[in-house]
Amino acid sequence: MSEEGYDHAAVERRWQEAWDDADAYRTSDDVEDPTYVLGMYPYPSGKLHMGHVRNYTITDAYARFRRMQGDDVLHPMGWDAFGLPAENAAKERDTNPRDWTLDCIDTMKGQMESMGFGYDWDREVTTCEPEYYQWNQWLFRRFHEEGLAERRDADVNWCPSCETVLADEQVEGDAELCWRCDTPVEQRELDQWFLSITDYADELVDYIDELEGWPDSVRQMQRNWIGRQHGTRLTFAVDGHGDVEAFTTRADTVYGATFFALAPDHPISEELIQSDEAVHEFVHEEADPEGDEPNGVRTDLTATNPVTGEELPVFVADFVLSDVGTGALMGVPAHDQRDHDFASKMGLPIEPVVAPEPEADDADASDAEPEPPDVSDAAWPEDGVLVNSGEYSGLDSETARERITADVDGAEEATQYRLRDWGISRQRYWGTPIPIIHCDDCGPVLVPEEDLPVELPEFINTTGNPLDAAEEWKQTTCPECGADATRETDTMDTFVDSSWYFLRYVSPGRDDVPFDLDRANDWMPVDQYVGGIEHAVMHLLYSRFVTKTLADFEGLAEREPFTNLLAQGMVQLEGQKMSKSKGNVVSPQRIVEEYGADTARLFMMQAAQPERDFDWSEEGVRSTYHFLTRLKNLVEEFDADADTDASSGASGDDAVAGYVADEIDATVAIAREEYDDLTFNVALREAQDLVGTLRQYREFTDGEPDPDTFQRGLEAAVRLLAPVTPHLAEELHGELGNEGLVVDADWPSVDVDRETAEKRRQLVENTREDVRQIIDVAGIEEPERIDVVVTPEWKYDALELAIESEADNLISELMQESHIREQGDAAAAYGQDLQAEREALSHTLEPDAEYDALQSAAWLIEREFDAPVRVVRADEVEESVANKAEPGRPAIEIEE
Ligand code: ANZ
Ligand code: ZN
Repeated sequence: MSEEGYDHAAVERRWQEAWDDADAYRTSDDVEDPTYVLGMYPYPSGKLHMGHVRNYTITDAYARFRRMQGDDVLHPMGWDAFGLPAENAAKERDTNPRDWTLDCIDTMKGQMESMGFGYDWDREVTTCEPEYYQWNQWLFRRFHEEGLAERRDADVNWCPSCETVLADEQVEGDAELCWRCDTPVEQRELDQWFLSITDYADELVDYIDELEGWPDSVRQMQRNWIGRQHGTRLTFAVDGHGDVEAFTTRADTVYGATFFALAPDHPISEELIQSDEAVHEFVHEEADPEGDEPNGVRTDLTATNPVTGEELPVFVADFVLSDVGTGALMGVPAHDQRDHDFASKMGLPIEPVVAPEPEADDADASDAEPEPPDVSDAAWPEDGVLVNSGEYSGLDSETARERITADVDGAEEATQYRLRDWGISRQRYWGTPIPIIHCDDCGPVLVPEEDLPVELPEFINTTGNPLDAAEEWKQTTCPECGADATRETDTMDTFVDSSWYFLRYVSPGRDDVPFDLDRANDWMPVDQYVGGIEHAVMHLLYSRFVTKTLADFEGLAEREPFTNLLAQGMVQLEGQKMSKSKGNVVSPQRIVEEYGADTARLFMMQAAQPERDFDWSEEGVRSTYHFLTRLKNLVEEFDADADTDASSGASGDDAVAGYVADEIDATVAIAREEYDDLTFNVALREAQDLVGTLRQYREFTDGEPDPDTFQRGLEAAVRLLAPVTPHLAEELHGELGNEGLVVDADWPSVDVDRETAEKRRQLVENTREDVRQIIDVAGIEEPERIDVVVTPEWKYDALELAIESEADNLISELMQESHIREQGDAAAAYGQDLQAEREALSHTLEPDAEYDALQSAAWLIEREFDAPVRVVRADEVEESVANKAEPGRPAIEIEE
């Protein structure tokens, strides 16, 4: 039992084996509705990093806590095993992605076991195995059958270095760099498969309001990504080209339109390219939709403003995007900054038509003409009052939009989204083959369900897509006409794999269906999902989308996959994100070797609230380790004492034992709520404070605390720590004489609620502080005796009445109570105090409960001031003294 530490390696090995032997984390298929706790499955990159460790400690601690509350728990783990890095790693190391990935999984699984994470490994899911990815193919077929998978010619982001298409979210920053290799991304046209997520755009936004268990930030990110905007489609007549529609969110600004603009690939632009040299040159040479400045070229055409009848010059401009709205817009430079930039460059007029609301405190505000904003340097983009807008002048923007949309011929309400369909084609090997066969006669044909899975061929090390080079694999016959045909060589975006893996855990062994529908309906949704904020948009959105389609087409009962979501913060070193490239990575493995998994877990969970970033500190790790060592010693010493003088009756100081008992209750009650809210740091501080209290208690009683109280305190501390330090908790659980495993044990029971417990604590704290103050202010050197006088009953009753009362005149209300009225001046004075602080009043303990709480804490005051302390009831002292006491604030009399 050295102060240095304990043999954590032996302890941890012992209990990991015991859990294994007991099959401790298996979730039986028969349980009705387990609490489903899930961490985002990792990409098997080779080693666990601290971010993983934090993520999975959070889920593990929560899963263990829920079990201790008596829940059945489902806590599975798996591998997001497809993806580009494996392919690159395989090339570098002259192996193949499969072997490399399986090796990584092996290592990481071992590390997870060494961390003591309690997973049901029977449910392990590995997405690169045909047993899993055949269901991605099945899913694709279902999408196709339902008309939700489409093949389209599309401009795609192309990384020339990775030789692959990238999704928008894989292109980073203004410089548009590949997320994997930082190479500038180019545009290419390719035939691509798209899943029609936009069909679900409305539901995906609308349901966000109901995701109350999600962080607001993530909900807002989802909304922004979908980017729904309500507006108007206005029709402009363009000479020689008929009616052209333009989408606007600001129909109220239509009088301020001074130009009309078309996207470079708008059908009219494409016609003009043939006939107009300047347009041809602009589109092919100059147009840069990603550029900082808007560019454009004037055409010979004009467009008629449908409201004013004015003829507007028509431009082809690169800031008009072909896939936003209708690919055409009315330019209102006074009220839109991009239009302002463009108009300034082209020398077009800038005419304000919306003005700020006149100040209400102007003398004759109602008649005041709104003053048009100064738009010479910048647009004024706010809503306001219309000016220079004919019959609409004087209306507020909102009303004007409604009127114009209703009045104008061809105008229509319209909704526009930022969300685009989900392009899932990747020109890469290490992913799920898209189950399509290309036939010269039949076109693209689905691979029949009975021919699934389409398995990946052996890896070929080439620069392009290895599937293109897999000649034998590629050649097949058309399922429809039997002619020679070739396989689709694109594979799926790995976000397809992760869009439904949480359903596979429910019935991982099923080879006839992707998931057991009945069980999924019982077990879903995931109750608590935990993962990194980097997945706040795409992964969550795709998972929500796929869940909704499965509800529509397969009878899944839930339309949302994740009830509660926690986005954990980062583990940093000296304020910087830990990363290989910065060379500031702390290896979890080293920490486990030096201090043990329990220390690593406890340090992380107590360092900060899970959502917050925090700094790794070796100092903090060491002190956590010493805490665990001290706890272990405390239990062992107690154990040894119990063995030597089994029934020596101890010192039997009831008051002190009572105080410790109160502290145990308070700690358990508070920690339960904090664990429930996943504020582990607060729960753990409580547990650590309790251990501190127990140590003090032992010291104060010269090593002879009341054995029952002390045993209960140690048991509580061990169980409160068990979700976070499961190995040591098992060890101590046994040493305290318990049978069975702590993972199966119950949360300690208490019969006090948190509120009462906290009031009790607060009372004791405030009283101690008051004594300190008085001794200080009065300059008392050696107090002879300290009296703590509990509030008289009538004051407590008056306070309760004051809190409940809605009467304006509180004092007269109080005086209606005879036992209060009897107090005369004292009652009037207290009534006035209550009246003055009415807003801030709060309930206190009843006088009897106050008496008990102070009685059991008296020893603390005695010890601090080295004087005897008497806790007395109000009716035991003179009235003048008693009346100084108030509920929650006892009177204090000190004798020198
Ligand atoms: C006139 C107008 C006046 C607009 C005004 C805005 C402010 P935001 O800007 O994000 O709210 N728009 C329409 N189609 C477009 C396209 N294909 N490419 C680029 N921009 C397009 O998005 C809505 C606005 O984007 C629309 O409302 C339109 O400009 C522009 F004071 O119309 B607005
Ligand atoms: Zn065919």
